[in-house]
Amino acid sequence: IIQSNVGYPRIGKNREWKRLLEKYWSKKITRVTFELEMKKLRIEYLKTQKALGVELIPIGDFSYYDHVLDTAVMFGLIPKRFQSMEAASLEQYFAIARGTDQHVASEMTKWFNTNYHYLVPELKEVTPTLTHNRLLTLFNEAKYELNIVGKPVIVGPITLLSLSKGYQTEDFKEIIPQLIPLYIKVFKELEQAGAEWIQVDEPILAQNVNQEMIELFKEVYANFNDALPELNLLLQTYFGSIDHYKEITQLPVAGIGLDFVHDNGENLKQLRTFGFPQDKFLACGVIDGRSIWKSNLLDKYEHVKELSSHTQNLIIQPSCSLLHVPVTTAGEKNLDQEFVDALAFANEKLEEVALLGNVIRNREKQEELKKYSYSIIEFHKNTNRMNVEVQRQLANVDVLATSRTPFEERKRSQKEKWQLPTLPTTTIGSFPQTKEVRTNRLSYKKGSLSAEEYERFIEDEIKKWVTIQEEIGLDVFVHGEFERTDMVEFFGQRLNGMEVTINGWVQSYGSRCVKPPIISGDISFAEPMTLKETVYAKSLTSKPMKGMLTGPVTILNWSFERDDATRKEMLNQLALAIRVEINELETHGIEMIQVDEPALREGLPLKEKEREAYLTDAVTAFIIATGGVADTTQIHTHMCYSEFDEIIETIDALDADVISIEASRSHGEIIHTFERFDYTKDIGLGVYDIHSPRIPNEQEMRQNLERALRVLKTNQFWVNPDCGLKTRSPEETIEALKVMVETAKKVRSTLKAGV
Ligand code: THG
Ligand code: ZN
Repeated sequence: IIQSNVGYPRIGKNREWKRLLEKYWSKKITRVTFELEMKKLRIEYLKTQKALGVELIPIGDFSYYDHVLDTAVMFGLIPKRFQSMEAASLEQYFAIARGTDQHVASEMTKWFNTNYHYLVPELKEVTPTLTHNRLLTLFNEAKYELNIVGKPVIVGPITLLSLSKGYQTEDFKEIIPQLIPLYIKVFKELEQAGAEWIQVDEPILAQNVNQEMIELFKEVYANFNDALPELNLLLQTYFGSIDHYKEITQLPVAGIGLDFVHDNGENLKQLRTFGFPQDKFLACGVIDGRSIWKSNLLDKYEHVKELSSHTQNLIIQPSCSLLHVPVTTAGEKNLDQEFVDALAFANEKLEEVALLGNVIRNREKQEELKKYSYSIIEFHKNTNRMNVEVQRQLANVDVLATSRTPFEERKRSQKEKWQLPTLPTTTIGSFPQTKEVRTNRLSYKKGSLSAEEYERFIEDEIKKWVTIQEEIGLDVFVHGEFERTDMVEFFGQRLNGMEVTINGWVQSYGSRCVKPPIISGDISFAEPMTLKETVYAKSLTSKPMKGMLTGPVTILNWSFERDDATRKEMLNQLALAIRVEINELETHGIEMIQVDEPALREGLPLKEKEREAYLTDAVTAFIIATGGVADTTQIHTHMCYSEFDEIIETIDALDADVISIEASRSHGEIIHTFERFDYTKDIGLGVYDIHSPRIPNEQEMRQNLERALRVLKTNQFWVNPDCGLKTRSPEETIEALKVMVETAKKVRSTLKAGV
């Protein structure tokens, strides 16, 4: 038995890594300092893992930005626009990741079903070359500095190509022969340097892969084996079960890594049916690499025992890289001890691997497993986490999941009530979070600003922006969300059954991190969450004021889930709590309410057969949350993703009166969806891109607007930016919104003239 790790978090216990990057980018430290300090972190992480008992320590999982970009750059897959820069230099690397004044960055997108984002390699007009053997450098570093024979980790060729753009699956055959010799060269150099194991990550195998792809796997891995018969390649999969179990486990590699946690039990089932080749190692991902809960190691022990009856060659490890969990629970001083005792972040997960391994090898008594698991077993039994009333409501939730009055009828009532002009103008919800807003929040958190002073400041900010909205002439106002940072964290702090950590950060993309709340028990409404600010804002104007909430699907997708409740239960509990908040708002005169679901599309399961249930549950939860309002109350929603074609039926089924969609960057494609699908409810397709500081002119906005009006009716269309404005400056925001409102007015008057 070998104790192993699949990957370690980069960000550091106190986000040291993030700070270093940002200091380097803002030129506060030199490149030499940057590289030296980064090396210190890298070494520290290796030492930590060694001290925790990891025997196969991953090398090269550490990155300055993203491991997919590292791999792409190593193999010279550099977008044409950056090819004139020095190959594989830091400048070029960060230019691809972040863009320059002249050139846009590579696109980023979600890493499978995690909340981590990778940079999409671009294969158009590139010739693969080995720019530098990055893994060799890092392998030697560990070997010479720490006497560690590490396990280099690399994104496998088929996953790398599958995640790239500019190539279709059919074209793989062309680029594969160019790429494979480069992989072989990297492997060979590592072997010569003393590497015993190399982990080749092919998580693409956890998606639905066709037979053609499997044939490609056979060909590629046979190539590797022919060139390097002595080297131990570990073909690592994670995030799901593998579909072609027999063929995959027969590939000519020394080890197969399987996820035994996030596989719906499928991998174990297949192993029971088909067995496991005796000549290979099975790297069993039994410790959940994505949850933040301690394992019940008694269960894990039984699991590994069963696996060991199929093969003696076992590697014990987390189910995937620990990139997706925070570093350690050690700093969590604000939470109840019983709760903290039930948590395991990256370091604690590695302790679990070691303990399990030691017991199996009889180095420690089985008794230790029981001792260790005591706190999580007790936590599961703790009835303080349960809410009988919520469970009762959940049992009868179907009565709440019923539709509102048909839209056409609601629309008539709403038209009469709201008296909005054609093409009404509004914004998505947030206004600039200026330095002042952030400094005040920090002072409040640290105690140098009193609660009253902070509230006064927030009120002043709201007042300022209500006046600005009056001056610009918008039709529907928002309060600006100055009291919130991360919206999911905001609701997590205010709902029963959710906890917020001090230091539970995980990398989202580049240096950007999020601190997902932890769902700790039954979720319920505690007290109004958004009422005070919204009602205050409304008191300042006669214009409609939209309330701003986050929907159940997004809160769930951006939180750490419970391990003792189903997704559906958690979703519906969130929905019930939001339903109460909506009711509070409505009772207090807030009768336009936006319930955002930006994460709905991105949470789609990897496997086709799980998608329908996911979408059905999402729709049900949204309707439970929003379905209890009067006909005249207008429910809005917002989504931040442009690939809507495949979920347009779901969007329609949400039955929101108005939806705004981030669309300015891909108008063409979205319009296509509405040519095909007869969407009849109100809709705003963002008329300008808020992600760029450039202020678009009237003509561009008008073009976007008129293009949309070719497929959507005038009386269903809203005019708005494509997303929230919290990252823009006040000047940019005001200027752009003025242009937007002017454009709407002009188009309105030409429409009138045309009638
Ligand atoms: N909230 C949560 N998860 C998310 C998003 C979110 N996942 C997907 C998407 N949005 C990711 N986008 C971002 C955008 C900005 C930042 C992080 C993720 C960001 N983070 C600050 C940083 O790292 O500097 C956090 C600083 C702080 O709050 O102290 O800017 O919106 N849960
Ligand atoms: Zn958005």
